[in-house]
Amino acid sequence: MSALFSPFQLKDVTLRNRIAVPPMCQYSASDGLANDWHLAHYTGLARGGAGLVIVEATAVSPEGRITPACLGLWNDAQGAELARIAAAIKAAGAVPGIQIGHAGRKASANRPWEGDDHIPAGDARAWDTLSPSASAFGANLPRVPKEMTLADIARVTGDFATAARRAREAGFEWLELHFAHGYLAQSFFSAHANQRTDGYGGEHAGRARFLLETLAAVRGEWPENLPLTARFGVIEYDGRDEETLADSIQLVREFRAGGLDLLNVSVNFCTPAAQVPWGPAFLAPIAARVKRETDLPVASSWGIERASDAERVVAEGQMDLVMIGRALLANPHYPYALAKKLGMARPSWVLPAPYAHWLERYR
Ligand code: FMN
Repeated sequence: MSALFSPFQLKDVTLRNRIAVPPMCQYSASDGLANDWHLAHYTGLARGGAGLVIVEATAVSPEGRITPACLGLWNDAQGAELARIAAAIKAAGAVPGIQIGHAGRKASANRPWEGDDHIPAGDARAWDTLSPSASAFGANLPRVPKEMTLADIARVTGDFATAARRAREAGFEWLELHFAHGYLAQSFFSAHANQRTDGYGGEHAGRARFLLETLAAVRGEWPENLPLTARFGVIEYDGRDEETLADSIQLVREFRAGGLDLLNVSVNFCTPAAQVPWGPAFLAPIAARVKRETDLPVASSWGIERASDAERVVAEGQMDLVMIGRALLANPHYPYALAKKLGMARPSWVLPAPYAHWLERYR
């Protein structure tokens, strides 16, 4: 029996296997609204056999979008389009999830294939960005953000809670808070971005405060019986790795006490100077450590593509779910390839019957 293809239960939700599609921005929306591209894309991924499909980073407010073409969930019209996607994912047998977030100082950028840099200030498409402190990311993202006032912080925390309510109303059953990748929440926790001297900066408790308050606000809106998760960078690869990891693991314990059900372990990406050791499954030992030291279920991604790696990280208990991104962009039916490679009985049946039957019958 394959560990990767065993079911996974969290709260009242059961995934048919341990393969999850991580959030992957499509940069294809207008005014934050999903369209036929998103519907076809997510339906295809869900038909491919993954247990969980998480819709891409969806902004809780207009200025929280990475690019003008990112999804949003700050109005009901956006919720209505996303409801079609949640229903389509569910109809294909996967659990519909969504990631909500705020891009902070990395917002107001061009699409990756159109420069991946900040839109120039004078351009009509640009907007003012927000961050804990008035310090830029640098490199391709040099725009200096506005230091958030206490009123800004309270407003954005409330925006997360409202977006969570809309996500539930749209039919999503798995919520992921985007606390990673150098966006707003990760910036609050990182000394690379947060130089505040008030109650939202400084020592651990101050840097953790925005994230814990946001989690609490969302917990109040998101049903207790459904998984509430977060993606959070626990390591920066900036030479302070042990310190950052220990500080992050402490915060993950606090997330757990605050009602978080699973952590999607990732990288901070708060400084362009980071030296990330890219390689197959390089983050798996870090995810395993977070799981061991917090007792929280974990998921992770980054270069987990080979069937042997995907099976091993689950079988060895390094992570509960395996997030597979780019391999699924290349081939949305990749779970079928994994099932064949792992010697599953009747592997084609990870796909829907109109595909599975014929693949099995005429082998
Ligand atoms: N990570 C997020 O947390 N939110 C996103 O919206 C997001 N968008 C992405 C868009 C693309 C096109 C890609 C390739 C990655 C994106 N990521 C995002 C990171 C992926 O979720 C994933 O962690 C990454 O691709 C590594 O996994 P892989 O090696 O299996 O591709």
